[in-house]
Amino acid sequence: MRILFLNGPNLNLLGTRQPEVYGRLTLADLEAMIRRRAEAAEVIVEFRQSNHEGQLVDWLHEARGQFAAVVLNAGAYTHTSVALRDAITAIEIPVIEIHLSNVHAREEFRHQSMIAPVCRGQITGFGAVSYFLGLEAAVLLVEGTP
Ligand code: CA2
Repeated sequence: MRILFLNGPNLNLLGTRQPEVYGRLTLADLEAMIRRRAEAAEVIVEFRQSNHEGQLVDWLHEARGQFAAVVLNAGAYTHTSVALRDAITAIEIPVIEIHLSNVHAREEFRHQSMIAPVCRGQITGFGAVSYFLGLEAAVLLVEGTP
C-alpha cells in the first residue's frame, strides 16, 4: 500500500520558528518518524511539501492510480483554496485532512476549512501525533475496518 503525505505552504519552516504553536520537530524529522512507522506496517509512504497551490493540485491529480490514500496538511490553503477542494473531489481516493495545531482553538479564520467537506475526515491539534493518526486512518480506511 502506498500513502502520499502532502504538506502545504510554510511547513518547510517547521522546527525553526513558532515552536509554541507547531513544535520543535522539522518536517524532515516528521518524515523520518512516519517512514519508520510505515515500514513497520509494510506501508510505503511518500512525503512532499510545496509552497505553491498549483503544485499541490498537480500532486493530488497524480496521486490517482499511484496512491491508495492521501494525508494532507494543506497549511493556510486549507482555509482558502477552492482549487484544492475541486482537486480532492476529482481524484476519488480518500484524502485525510490533518493539522498540527488545533485550528478550532485559534483565530476565527482558521475555524473554516474549505477542504473539510470533501475530505474523509479531519485530524487537528495533536502536533506530530496528527501525522501518525493520519497514517493510521489512511491504512484502516484502505484496508477496510473490521
Ligand atoms: O496546524 C497546522 O498544521 C496548520 O495547517 C499550519 C498552517 C496554518 O496556516 C493552518 O491554519 C494550520 C501554517 C503552517 C506554517 O508553519 C510554520 C512553521 C514554523 C514557522 C512558521 C510557520
